[in-house]
Amino acid sequence: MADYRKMWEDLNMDLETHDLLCEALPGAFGDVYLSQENRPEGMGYYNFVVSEIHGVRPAELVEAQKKGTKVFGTFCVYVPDEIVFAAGGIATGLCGGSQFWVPGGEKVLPAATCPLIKASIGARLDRTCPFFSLADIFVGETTCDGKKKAWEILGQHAPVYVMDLPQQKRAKDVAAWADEIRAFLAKVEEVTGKKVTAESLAASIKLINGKRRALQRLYNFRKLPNPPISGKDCLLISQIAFYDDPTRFAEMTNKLCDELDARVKDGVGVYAKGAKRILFTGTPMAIPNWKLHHVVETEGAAVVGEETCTGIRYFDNLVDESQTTLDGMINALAERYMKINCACFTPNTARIDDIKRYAEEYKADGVIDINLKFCTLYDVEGFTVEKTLKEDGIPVLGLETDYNDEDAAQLRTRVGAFLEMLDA
Ligand code: BJ8
Repeated sequence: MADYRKMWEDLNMDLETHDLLCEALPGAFGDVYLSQENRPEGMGYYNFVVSEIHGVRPAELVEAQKKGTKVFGTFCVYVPDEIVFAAGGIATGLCGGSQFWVPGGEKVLPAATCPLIKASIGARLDRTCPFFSLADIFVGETTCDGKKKAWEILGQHAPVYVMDLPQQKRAKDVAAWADEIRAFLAKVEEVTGKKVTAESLAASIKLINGKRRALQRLYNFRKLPNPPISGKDCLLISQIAFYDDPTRFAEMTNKLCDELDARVKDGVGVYAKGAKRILFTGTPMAIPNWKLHHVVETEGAAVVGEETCTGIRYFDNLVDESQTTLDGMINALAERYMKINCACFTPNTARIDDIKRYAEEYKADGVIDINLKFCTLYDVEGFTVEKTLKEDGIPVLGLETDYNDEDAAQLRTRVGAFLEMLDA
């Protein structure tokens, strides 16, 4: 990695502790990613982004801030990035996926809190992540109780804005979410000092849809009988989508997809013939949480999709681009974002319909329902998810884990047994 110490110092980061994280990441990335055979050349871009994860993009953001641009750190896929970009700001996803940050979160949160929340708070309070240190404002949402209360703690250290997400999907809830987006727009204008216009919002809707289209194109390769790219690589690309520049990300992902087109033509795949195809469903896998994909793929199976917020939920629906007024666009945003099926909604039967549809589209042999420890929402919903899939004859395995590696051997045994069962 190039030398970013001066930038980290200026961001008031804890350099000594941060060095420990920087030392650990290349080894972990090498073991999980660089050990794969026959990767597409286009993965070089994403390898580079990870190798410079705390350097190159934060440096771009700091440069933009010097010119007056505001950076909005967001925690959930319901926060409409389009509004931020339309006001000349930059949105960057912030969910923490590393065990390294969990103890920092536990200093202020109960240990029985999901690791995603603990890591996110720990990254900020321990001053060991440049993204968390540089954000001008954090945008949270009212999805789960743990997050709602965590925003109050984060708010004692940095500016926080919380979007109130309805928890049902009636017409009045979609209208309430549109109102919430209007309030967010006013806040974003206040922070950036710039007005959102119909023109700027139309442009940013196209920008973010462009990122979604690139991801849709990428994921379509995973539906093929002989996928030309691994599930691990696709997970990495999805994770990077949260914080990379959206124009560059779409360009690089489309370029990779051109290479994948050629691979398909040449019959190049990355899995052994007959590899069992697994669809994940459940809680998000924020970077650098690659644990379960690594277990499944090193057990000889293929991860062909994720019904998660770091997978298909992130890009599945586009925002209607035909609206011409600001109001019409805000309603279109509300409709698109309310189609995401997080377990915080009740009822949330559309999520189960999605899982079944994806299992068919991605030709999954089995589904793994993954729950981050202490996520009550997904844990409780898992009962109905698993029961419904079984009734439909779709094999399903429920797994609960967190960010540390202590259960890796146990997970491997359970995944191995599931794959054997699929083989039988
Ligand atoms: S839309 S899944 S990104 S809330 S895993 S923090 S729910 S206790 S992350 Fe999520 Fe938005 Fe929903 Fe997606 Fe709480 Fe559960 Fe932790 Fe979660």
